[in-house]
Amino acid sequence: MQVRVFEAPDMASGLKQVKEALGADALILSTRTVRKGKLGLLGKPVLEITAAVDERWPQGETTPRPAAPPRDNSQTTSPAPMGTTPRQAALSYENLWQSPAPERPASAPTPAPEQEDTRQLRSELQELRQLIQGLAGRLPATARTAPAYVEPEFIRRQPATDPADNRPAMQLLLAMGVDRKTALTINRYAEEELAPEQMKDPDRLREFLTRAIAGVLRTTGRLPDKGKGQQRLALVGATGVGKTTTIAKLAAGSMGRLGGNIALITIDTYRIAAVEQLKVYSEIMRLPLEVVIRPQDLEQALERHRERDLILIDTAGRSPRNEAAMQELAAFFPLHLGIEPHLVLPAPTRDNELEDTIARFSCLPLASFIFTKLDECGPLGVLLNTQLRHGAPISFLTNGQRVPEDILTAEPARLADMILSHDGACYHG
Ligand SMILES: Nc1nc2c(ncn2[C@@H]2O[C@H](COP(=O)(O)OP(=O)(O)O)[C@@H](O)[C@H]2O)c(=O)[nH]1
Ligand SMILES: [Mg+2]
Repeated sequence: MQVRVFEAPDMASGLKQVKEALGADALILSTRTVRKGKLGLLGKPVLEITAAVDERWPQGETTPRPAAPPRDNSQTTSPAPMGTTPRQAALSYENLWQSPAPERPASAPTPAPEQEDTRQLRSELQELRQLIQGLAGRLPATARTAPAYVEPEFIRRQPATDPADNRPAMQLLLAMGVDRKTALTINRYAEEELAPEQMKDPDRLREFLTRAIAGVLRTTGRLPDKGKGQQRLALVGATGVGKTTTIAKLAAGSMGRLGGNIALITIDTYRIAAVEQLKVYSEIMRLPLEVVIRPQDLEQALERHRERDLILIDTAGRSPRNEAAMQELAAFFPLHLGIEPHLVLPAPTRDNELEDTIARFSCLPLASFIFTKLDECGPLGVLLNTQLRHGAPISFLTNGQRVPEDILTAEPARLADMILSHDGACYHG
């Protein structure tokens, strides 16, 4: 393993140096601000990044290591003055936000993957700009308490065996993606409770089904109130499902209520880009971010933030098919640490894939399901199906890429209404 220390005036140019020198698979071991110069405490603040790379780590297709040797200004012993080269200047946050593309020297064409990196960084920064705009006018969110769950009588009954599929309730439920067994049960309940003419009245039927579905859904979108004891949430799930974005939304949504008394921890150290993404969010919200590599270091990191009301823990995307990776992940959540793992599931996922993912992540003590990408999903019966099959409550729903706006706290009546209205996107904003 190669470990090196980089110095930079800010996180963006520091991470750029790390990427250029060690490649995009480099791991950030620590970051800290030190003061340089003869003035001691009054010296110029400099960001010091310790990063490592190991040739044995698997290489991502989109993040090849650079063929060129490291640049001079990334040497451990004598870092060059920072922010002075045209290349560094072109890669400042401001320039990335404003200019269409950073200039590249004609004599040293950059390979395509690096352009892709820059494009990705720019698109992330676009999202961050929206985050800042969103934060400006954000009001404190209201904590919601989940009502005690009492399983309704009709769920305990045997489903009907031979109802006609052309019954109005059946048709509506199946069209909304509610699975057949559940639809049969709800249909039977509706036929028992409603008069035939009420069954034919679409508004009456819909209102009845909304109440029936709301009655069986369990939700728990509760985040802590200030000074009421610390809550530790970890978001787990496959790669790209929206864990990091949802952490940013949850943190931003709790900022007002908790007075910023939040800390972020990431154990997603597989890729530099993953740490970088959360680091940028943490900088914008001025929240501390801890990068934890080994399970045994997590307790100390939590201890350092024991006064915070909310700890949000981001994790690496794990393929649920990789047993070893799942065991590694589980090692971060010994029960005595009191961390609640919440499984992030994209709503537009095929039923069998969803079931497979849930089965494999069930080696963790899952506290809830968080459904993401509702804006890309058609019928939302999947929410009810998953809930009834697995029992874990639903806590949050996300319906877009905008941070912090596109997140909803799960509530039974709202969820039932969404399921029967067919379209997650209509709940935008
Ligand atoms: N359409 C849509 N995209 C989302 C949503 N949540 C996250 N994303 C996008 O999904 C991609 C992966 O998100 P990320 O948080 O990095 O996923 P992670 O790998 O699980 O941490 C990003 O482009 C996000 O903007 C959502 O609710 N709707
Ligand atoms: Mg992530």
